[in-house]
Amino acid sequence: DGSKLAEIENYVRANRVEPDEELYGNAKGKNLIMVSMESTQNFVINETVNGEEITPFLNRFLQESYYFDNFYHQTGQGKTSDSEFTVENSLYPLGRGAVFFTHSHNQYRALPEILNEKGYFTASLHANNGSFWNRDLMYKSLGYKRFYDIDDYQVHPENSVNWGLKDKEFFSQSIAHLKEMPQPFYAKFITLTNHFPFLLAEKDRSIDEYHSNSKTLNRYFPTVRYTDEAIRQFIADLKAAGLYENSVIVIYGDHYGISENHNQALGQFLGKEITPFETVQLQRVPLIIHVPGEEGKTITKVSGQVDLRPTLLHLLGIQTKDTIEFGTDLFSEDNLELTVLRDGSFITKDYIYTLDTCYDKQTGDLTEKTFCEPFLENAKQELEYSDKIIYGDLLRFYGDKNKKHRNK
Ligand code: GP9
Ligand code: MN
Repeated sequence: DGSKLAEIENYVRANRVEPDEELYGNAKGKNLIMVSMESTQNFVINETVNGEEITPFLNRFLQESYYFDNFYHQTGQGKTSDSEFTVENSLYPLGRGAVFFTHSHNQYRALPEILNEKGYFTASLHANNGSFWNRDLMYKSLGYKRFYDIDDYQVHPENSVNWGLKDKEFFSQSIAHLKEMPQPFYAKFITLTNHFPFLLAEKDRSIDEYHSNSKTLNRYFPTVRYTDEAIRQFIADLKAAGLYENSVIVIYGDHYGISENHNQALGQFLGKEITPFETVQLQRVPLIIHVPGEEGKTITKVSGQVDLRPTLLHLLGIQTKDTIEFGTDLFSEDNLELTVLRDGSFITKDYIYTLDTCYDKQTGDLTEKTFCEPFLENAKQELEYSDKIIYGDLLRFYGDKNKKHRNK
């Protein structure tokens, strides 16, 4: 009920940090283009396979962008849909099931809805069936004005692989949709080719497979490269369409692609044993934020998908004081640097806690549990409060601002 919400509100308010003054509003009125990269983990960035760069485009692009190299996905069983949920609501996904399915009728205060009110056109683009992950219903609750799904694309066997339309086709067909959107817009693109089991025809491969006892890991690299090239072409098309200079471009990985079943092969690739500490480190996904007119910078601050919404809203000059959020602005000096994963593991500036064990973040060495203990309660609290909001549909009690949406 309402009183539970008051407690959560106090907690959120106590943890709020002031936005960075320099950056606040720097991208005011600009379009927001988001690219969710399927199964792309951070370990492929600035890395080679068989002597070839895996992501040559992203490696260049991040040098002219803000690049967060300590950014963790926070998804659970809802995979891509969980990442969408967390990024756009600054809430955690659920510990069991997919919130897109179980709570699509809740009252939310999601990024699309907030941007609609600021005069943005909002759309998600993904060349899959609209009902996959219950997106068609959930997107209504999140406030999307338009969902370009499979029916908005020409999809046939020749331009498809594995789960559907190949990323290069997806982006090139999407440009037409983008051009017809009123500006400013928020457009989210969800890629697909780099999806398990990472299938790709020989002619579409620019680099060779890796060699190990895991065929899955071996195939992963050519499909990651394929998506890298698709994004390169997309950025070039944005420039040609005159959309590059007035858009903030955000590129992030949705969740891991290589599961723990492939630890031996992945350990061979990385040249180290995959301990529980490394398993947590492997949950890092790339986050690249390109702001027109600003120079590149690598930020090693510990961060997670839950932080994206306040970060982007502040860049766009939209304050978040009247929203419930568990993330903090990544550009803020006072950022907390506590990132909680959905399984209860957490990462701080100096420590990683997982499977009831505390590790030194820098060395990976086991360390005394007392170092992690000060954060334990906080980490648990975050997940519990977020769960309460979802299970109790508590945002319907939140503030007068939301009331008008309840009757939509
Ligand atoms: C499906 C795509 C992939 O539409 O988002 O889903 P995943 O299996 O990664 O959750
Ligand atoms: Mn996914």
